[in-house]
Amino acid sequence: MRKLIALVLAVAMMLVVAGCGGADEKKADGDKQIKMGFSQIGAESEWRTANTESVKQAAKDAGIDLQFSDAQQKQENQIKAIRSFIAQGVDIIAFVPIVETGWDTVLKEAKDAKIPVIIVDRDLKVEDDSLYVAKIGTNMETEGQKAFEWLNKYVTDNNVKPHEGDKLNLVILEGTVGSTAALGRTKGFGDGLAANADKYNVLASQTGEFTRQKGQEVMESFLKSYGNKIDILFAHNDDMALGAIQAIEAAGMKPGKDIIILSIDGVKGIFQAMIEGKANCTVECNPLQGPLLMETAKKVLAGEKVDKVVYVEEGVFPADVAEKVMPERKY
Ligand code: GZL
Repeated sequence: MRKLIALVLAVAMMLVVAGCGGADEKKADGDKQIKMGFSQIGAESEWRTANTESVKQAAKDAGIDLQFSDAQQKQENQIKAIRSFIAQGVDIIAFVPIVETGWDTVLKEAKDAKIPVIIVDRDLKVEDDSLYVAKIGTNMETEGQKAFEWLNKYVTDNNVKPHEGDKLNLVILEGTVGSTAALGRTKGFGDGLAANADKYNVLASQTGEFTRQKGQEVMESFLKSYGNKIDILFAHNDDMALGAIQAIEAAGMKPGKDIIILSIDGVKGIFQAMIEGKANCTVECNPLQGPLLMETAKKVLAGEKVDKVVYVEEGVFPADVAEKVMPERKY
């Protein structure tokens, strides 16, 4: 008898579980719940963490069933995740392309499966831009331009003189090799440098992989090679700048004073460093893209027309506003 009861219970359990996972899960209002596959690149920076939290919270608020995958910084893991979303028959796919190229084949598979794709945050290059329905993110080249414009005005207004020689010497910490964040920022900042070659000299430019740890290591090597010759650090993100600040202090120099510290993202950590006088400016790169992503996904699935490219709003925050603005910062 006991065996019979156990068997009946087991069968009942299987039926309940089977009912929960069905792709045609109904919402309270009777609509079919949207299932979104999202491939995130990893958790390399404070910015990335904020971006992930924004997507997850926005999915919850929108009643969207989010299948989230963390690629641990590997493109092949993103491609695997997108294939698994296709196999699951999700309604829509969204992902942050860790690098610019190598997406055509898997996006063709999504198109053949009639699953729309939204690109988030970073950009990509594909032969046929009908492989994605929309791009939501930030204009990385503009961020680089804004960074250079702030620097050029700052050194002029403050009559900043080089420690050595007749040009201001920079070192640059670049983002992930091949990412459009690194490519765009290099282009935007580099155009400003090229137009002012009489004023600036780049001593070294190397990837710090967008992480604090690597940023510290590479800055240590820059300091060993150039020491007091360095007047300016431009870092493609705040996390690398925060790592570099640790290296500069360990070398007995004053970040924000002996070396001008300029970076991009606008995370809380750099605001704190600016309040402590250890950094000079951050150019905002807004990670809070979740609500716009979910709104766009719903429009796409409802057959509504959406803009092909949407950039989120961003500002520039020099140290002298850091204390006032810090309480309003959302990431
Ligand atoms: C930019 C984003 C970059 C951030 C980094 O949109 O892709 O990646 O600047 C993050 O902090 O790692």
